[in-house]
Amino acid sequence: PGSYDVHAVEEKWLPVWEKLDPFRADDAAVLAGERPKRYALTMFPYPSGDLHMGHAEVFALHDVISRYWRFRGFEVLNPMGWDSFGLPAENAAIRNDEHPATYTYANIETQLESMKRYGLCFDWSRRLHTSDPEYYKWTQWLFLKLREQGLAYRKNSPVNWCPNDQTVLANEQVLADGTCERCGAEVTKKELTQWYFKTTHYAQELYDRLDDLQDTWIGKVVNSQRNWIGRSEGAHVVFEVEGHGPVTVFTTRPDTLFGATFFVVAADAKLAAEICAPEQREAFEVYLDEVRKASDIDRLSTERPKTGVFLGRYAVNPVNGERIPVWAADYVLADYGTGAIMAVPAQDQRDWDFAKAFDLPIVRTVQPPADFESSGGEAFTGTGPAINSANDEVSLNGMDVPEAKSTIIAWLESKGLGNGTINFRLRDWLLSRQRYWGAPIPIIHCPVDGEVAVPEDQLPVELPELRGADLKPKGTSPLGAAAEWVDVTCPTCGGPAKRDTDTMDTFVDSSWYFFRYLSPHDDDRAFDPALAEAWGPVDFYLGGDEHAVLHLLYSRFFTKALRDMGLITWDEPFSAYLSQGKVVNNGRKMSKSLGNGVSLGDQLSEYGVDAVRLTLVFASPPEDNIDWADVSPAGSLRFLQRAWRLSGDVTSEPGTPATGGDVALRKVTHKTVHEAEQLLESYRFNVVVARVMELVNATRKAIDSGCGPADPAVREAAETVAILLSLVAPYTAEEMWERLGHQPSVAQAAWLTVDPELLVEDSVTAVVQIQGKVRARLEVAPDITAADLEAVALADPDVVRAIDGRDVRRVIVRAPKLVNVVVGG
Ligand code: ANZ
Repeated sequence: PGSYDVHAVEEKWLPVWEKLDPFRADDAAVLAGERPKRYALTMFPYPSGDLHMGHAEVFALHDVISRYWRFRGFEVLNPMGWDSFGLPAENAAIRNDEHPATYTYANIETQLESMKRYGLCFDWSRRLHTSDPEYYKWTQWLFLKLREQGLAYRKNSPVNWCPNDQTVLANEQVLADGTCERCGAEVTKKELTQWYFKTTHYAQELYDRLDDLQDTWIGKVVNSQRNWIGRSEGAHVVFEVEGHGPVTVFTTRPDTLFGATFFVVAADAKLAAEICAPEQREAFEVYLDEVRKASDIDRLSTERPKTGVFLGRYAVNPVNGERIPVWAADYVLADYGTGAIMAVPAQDQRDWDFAKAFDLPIVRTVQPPADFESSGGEAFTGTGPAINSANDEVSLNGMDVPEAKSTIIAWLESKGLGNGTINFRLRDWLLSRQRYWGAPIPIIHCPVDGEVAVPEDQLPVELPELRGADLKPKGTSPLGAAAEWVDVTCPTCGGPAKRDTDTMDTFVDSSWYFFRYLSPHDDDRAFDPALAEAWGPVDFYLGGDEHAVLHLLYSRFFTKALRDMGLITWDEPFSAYLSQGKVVNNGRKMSKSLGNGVSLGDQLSEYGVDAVRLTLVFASPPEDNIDWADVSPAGSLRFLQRAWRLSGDVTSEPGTPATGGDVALRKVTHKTVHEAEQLLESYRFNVVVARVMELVNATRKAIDSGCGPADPAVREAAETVAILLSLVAPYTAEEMWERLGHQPSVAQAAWLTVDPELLVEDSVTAVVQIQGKVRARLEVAPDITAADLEAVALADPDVVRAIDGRDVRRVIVRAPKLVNVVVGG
């Protein structure tokens, strides 16, 4: 009788669940307001290979909250699908010499089987794949809608280019020394015309609304979003460049304007070429060639020796009329701020280094502390009173930094020479990819009409099959090879035209998938606005740290754009966000090279689904890493067997009321549920497991040496164990539920209503101190009043003896735990 066969129960319950389908979300109930809703979302996987330990962890955690909400009477939407376009699938397909579609869809089936076996409560009727024409038709539609709103546009811009691999590289693929991650060739910049989404349109709102997410999003993610958007307060200041005209700079330190002794333009900005005087042209061109080879990381480094070239022109400092030389350099970036800076060497280290390298003047405008100069002479980036900062109309001298800033901004504004402004680091989102496995960009290029949107009734623009074609990256899209697909007639003039051959970044697909889950098979629209109103926004989102910046930001951008199109009324997609820790082994990330990988499949066949799930949930708080070397799936399995044995020992009939049962055990049961509710709301799932373990122990004790197996409190406790355990170990719980005489599924059982009277503790220990020394411990009612506690304490014989007739000067009472008596004499 001692144990059950973990694999047999998996075989037994899977078909039953499939038939009962208890987790299908009911749109009608939510639309009619019959039940409150909860939308639980977890990141959908890339279909590269089978599920691994990381998936096992995140899905196990996510299942806890989804199942819990259902028990608490919410209509829960908990969908799953596949992020099936994109590089992971494409690269794997190239490696295995297969078409990406073959590879992708085979993996999806494998992963689906694994997810089902893993006992997850997804609503499979909403399954979607972003690489299905049924899905990407709407990705393309959204692209066109964004373009109509002016939020998608094409521009020419420099991209990282590997001349050897003939391909564009992402910033992350360029090594710190400016070489290609794959082949070691020196990476250069190349001008390409590419598609962008105008994420910067929402920079301010994306930044500001983070304040509202502060309490419900895991803190580190809010911070990374803030840093990525990168808000800087400062000013735009206009400098007249002689022989050229006015040029605006962005500065965060307008208070240092009197110390601007030279002017620098990003060498690779158009502006530099425009400003350059004829006699410096040749030197400039030579320098520009060098600059194109450097990565942005290098360019901004303070370590790197400064390089640059004089452009043969002077700018006029608007506060003091000084003529300052204009240089081109690579430490100023073309696409940040205005691509031009006023250089203040005394207060900025990079400007200082540049001034030293080219022997340019340095004027301090912030007074450093007395001992500063002696420490070697460098930029003083600290704060202090302004010095050397006055003209006939305005003086900043003596002011601290904030006051000096606001004073000079006011003066600049009054003169029309500048204004206070906010600058964001956020760049527009480059979404063009010269790769095959993605959603084609639904644009036609016509020699007469230019860029023409593919008419809505011709969507989707289906990806040509290109079987047998070479899909390796070549710098231009492989779609260009599909001549029959590329050559079309212009929808506007009917003349010959060509399709855009780029595909969309896979992040576009995943920026709106949580909308498509609402009506995944709707042929008439991307999603049903009424359902978006009813189900949205997502109440809980769980996913990996690696998506904490871009994916979340892009989803937020799409949501705001959809709001502005009038398709939804809410504007933040994810009300709560949590990122789970990683599963590591022996303190290290699991990897092939370290040989420390743990196979999920092996663990499942050795210990069964429930033990693996329980181990992952019990190991740590969700956001912490789990070291597989420190956990014991065998121990988890032993616990599950122990819990399961309870269900066989209960002898009372199902439906026996628990009232009148053993009060001590009932108190443990009700307290466990009460605590579990609070713990679940705050995602302390590991502690919930610990509480269930305690309840199992208490129940076992009651059966063996307490009230005995026939007591109705034992049934109540065992049923509660089954229900709580079903959040983590659904097979064991289902098995228990059946043995307790119930029909499946335990997922449909009623959550225990906590009886507040059973939460009241019988007594607590109050400590009585006299002159700070403990003199007595009293058992008192937990709700005893201060006056009663004082009376009881002063009447206690030990206390009376210790006071020994002295005067009671003061009695401090902290009911129900402490009485402090101060005596005199
Ligand atoms: C003068 C100054 C004096 C500056 C000083 C700083 C300190 P954040 O905070 O990151 O926004 N800057 C502006 N545009 C730039 C560009 N395209 N490439 C490189 N640097 C650029 O940085 C804004 C500051 O970085 C600006 O303020 C500017 O230098 C520089 F004591 O102006 B500052």
